Formats: sequence, C-alpha cells, structure tokens
Amino acid sequence: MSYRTEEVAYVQPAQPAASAQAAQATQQRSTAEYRALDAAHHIHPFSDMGSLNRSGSRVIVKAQGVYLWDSEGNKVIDGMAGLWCVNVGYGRKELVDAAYKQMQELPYYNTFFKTTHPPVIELSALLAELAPEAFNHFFYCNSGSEGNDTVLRIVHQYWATQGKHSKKFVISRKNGYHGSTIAGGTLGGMGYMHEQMPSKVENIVHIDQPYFFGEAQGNLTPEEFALARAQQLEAKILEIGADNVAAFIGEPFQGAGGVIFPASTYWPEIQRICRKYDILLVADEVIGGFGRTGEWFAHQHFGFEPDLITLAKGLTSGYVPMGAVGLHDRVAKAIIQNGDFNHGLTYSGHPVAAAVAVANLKLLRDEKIVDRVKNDTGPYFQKQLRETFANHPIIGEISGTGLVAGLQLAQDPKTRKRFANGGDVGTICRDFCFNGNLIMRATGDRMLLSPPLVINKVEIDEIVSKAKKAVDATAQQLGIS
Ligand code: PXG
Repeated sequence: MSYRTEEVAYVQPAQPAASAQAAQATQQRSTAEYRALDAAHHIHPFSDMGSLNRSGSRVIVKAQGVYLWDSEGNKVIDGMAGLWCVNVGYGRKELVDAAYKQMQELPYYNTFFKTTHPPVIELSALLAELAPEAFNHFFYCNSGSEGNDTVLRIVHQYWATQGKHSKKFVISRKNGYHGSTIAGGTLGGMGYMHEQMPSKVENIVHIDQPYFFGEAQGNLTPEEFALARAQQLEAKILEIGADNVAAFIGEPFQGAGGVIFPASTYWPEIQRICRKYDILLVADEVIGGFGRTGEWFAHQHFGFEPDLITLAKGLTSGYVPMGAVGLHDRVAKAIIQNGDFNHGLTYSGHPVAAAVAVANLKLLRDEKIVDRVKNDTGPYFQKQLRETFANHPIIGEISGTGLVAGLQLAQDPKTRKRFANGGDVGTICRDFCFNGNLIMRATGDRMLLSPPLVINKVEIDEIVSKAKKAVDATAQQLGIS
C-alpha cells in the first residue's frame, strides 16, 4: 500500500519512514507521523472518519495500572478500563506470561473434530467454579457480538429439541447494546445502527427500556416505572403469542446505553414473565460480568437467574479477544442430548486466549479484586461521586453500583428536564475530560465511568476530581451555575 500524503494534507505534515528498518520501529514515529498514517490507512469503528482525520487521533502508546500514556507523553487516567474491559488493569505480567508460555507450547489448535486442549479445559472448569451453581457449560467465541450470535443459535436449537419449532421470536430492548454483527446489531436497540443496516435478522422485536430519568411520565416512582416497563414484556408476548416467543435478552444494566440501572422491581418481574410463558431469559453480561458491580455477574446483583449468559470483555480483561456463552444446566442438557450443534468458529476456545482468561480469572479471584469492589472501592467510588455531585446544577442523577457509574447531565435536575441538544452537551463534557487527561465516555447526555477494578482510593479521588472539573467547565460553557 502506498502512503499518499495528499489524503492527509489537513493534519500536521509527516515524515514518511526513510527505510524499511525505520518503518518497523513503530514505537518511534512522531505523533504527526502516526496521525498521518492513521488518517491515510485506518478506518476506525463507529467514527466520522472525515472529521477524525481532520483533528487527528490521540495515539495511545503504553499503559500501566489505571493509566495510559499518549505519544506526546501525557499521562491519562482511564476511567473506562479501555472499553469496559481491562478489569485487572494494564501491565499484569501474569497474563503476559500465560500468553507467552501458551504460544510456545501450543499456539493454536481447534476444538472441532473430537479434539480439545488443556487451556480450554482449565478455563471451562474455572468458569464453572466461578459462575452461579447451575452454569457448568461454556461455548467460546471471539467477542461479545459473536457471543450473542451464538445465543440465538443456542436458543433456536433448544426450542427445536423441545419440539417447539414455532418459538422463534426474540424480544430485546430499545437502547440496549448487544454488539455490531448483523445479529448483535439487530438485537441491540440503537436506532442509528438499524438505519445503516437494511439487512437484519428476522423475528427480533424491541420493548422500551427502563430509563427512569429520561422516560418516566407523571408521578411514577422509579419502582412503579420499572415495573411498568417490565410488564411491556408480557404485553409483547401476548401480542406475538407465547408459542412464538423463544427468548428475552437484556443487559442487567445497560452499559453503552448510558449505565441505566433499573429499579429493584424490574428484573424479578421480567423473570416472572419469562417463567410464566416458558421463555428463555438471557443476561448479556459482556459489561456486567467479572466483577463490575461487586458481584461476579451483574444478574447476581439484581437477583435473577438467567438461562444463558453472554460473556466477553472482562473474561480476558481485554488482553486478547475472547467471548463465551454460559449455559444453565437445563439448556446445556437439551443441547448435549440432542445431536449435532452446528455452530463454531476457527478460534472457538483459542488456546492462547483461554490461557490468558485463566490467568486473568485467577487474579480476580485470588487477589480478591471482586470482593474489594463489593466491600471497599465500589462503595467508596459511589459515595465520592454522590457527595461530589450532590446538588450540582447540571447533574440530574447518578446511577450505578460497584465500579460503574452514569452521570445524567440535565438542564434542570429537579424537574428531570434534559438538554434539548443532549448529545452535544455530552460531547462538550467528554472533550473537557479528554483535555484534562481523564477518559470518560459520553452516551448522549450521560457521562459514564467504568474504571479498572484494581483502582485504589487515591486514583478514584483523581477520577472524581477531574470529572468534577469537566462537569463544572461544561456548566460554565453553557452559562449555568
Ligand atoms: N454486549 C454488550 C452488553 C456490550 O456492551 C457487546 C455485547 C459486543 O461485544 P464486542 O466484543 O463484539 O464488541 C458489547 C460491547 C461503547 C462500546 O462505546 C461498548 C461496547 C463495544 C464497543 C463500544 O460503550 N460493548
């Protein structure tokens, strides 16, 4: 591929690599050179490339603990654990060693044709130990999206084994996120993704989300509102016919949708309805899994029992890609006893990914990282956020538990009046965070935090004070005080 400077004329001029040797020394380019090459050859996910290429990306070159460094030497605190995934923090040698050792011993083998290997065996046994008692079987893939594709395959196979072939519909939620494959994108309820995706998976329908701050009308309490939103599931099942509905899928709390935490009435009602109409209940634990809420899995925080769980991100702390689906015994039994399951990926149970996952899960368990989130750092983080932003003129709500939180930006917090141009306000605030060397994610008018689970209290204080500065600066820019 050629390096075409005319395509990158709008970023700082770059010096093309003088020799093949220099070209290989990828850590030694200047920021301008990195940006120019990135603009010339790299399409980023979910990005407006024209505008990104004009401004230039921030080049992240290394990381340690909860900190990142960019190519200009700035030290940035990562309030998002990468993309909600680096649960054990950056730079853990145990994971590096596990990958190195496994690559030497057996870098790849498949698990298709009557073969298996030690890392995938160890991982499956360990997951069975860490997951709730009824989860003893796991299927592997490379990502959360593939996990949810796999969920669809398992759900349909399950009902086929029960002789209930008409059970084909899957009910999901608006503003849910389940990935970006065609199936993941269809399951998700992001309108802007659906618009760009004329081909969708059939038989998927959506109900409304339990977003109290933004969508509750009248004088409903959060509990009443959550119950009403859960009861939309029953109405939808009755509309489609229970004999045609295979499953309901939801994130225990919506992550990418804005860290939307439903009130305590929501999930018990969803579970009651699923059981009543014999519908599988799927918890997408891609963000909530592996300690984020202080429990190993977020459904345990909300107190319900799914039939399937989708896993990814924290499974390997993002060091290598891996996803999985956990099957409740009753589903696993049906799949195991009924012939071929015609689904698999070249890298299902990849030995290096599995070895890294084992090392990662052992750290989370043996260093009592999940326990610490539940009893120490999680409560501290939540308390600091709530105290710092109490009565703030543009903070309407703080959601979350453990080490995940959402801050609702609002024009009038008391009347739950949101900004008319909510996404713009979120972007302003996100940019203030970015310039203040804090990574915080904006979803519309909600600011999200999900730091590495190894974060300590001093680092939590740093995140909270940097977030406060950014929110204050946003309010000032809007002329609100
Ligand atoms: N389910 C959930 C609940 C997720 O959050 C996926 C499935 C898909 O996982 P993969 O590994 O295929 O990306 C996700 C992913 C964001 C953001 O901006 C969130 C995700 C991915 C990318 C960006 O918040 N979540």
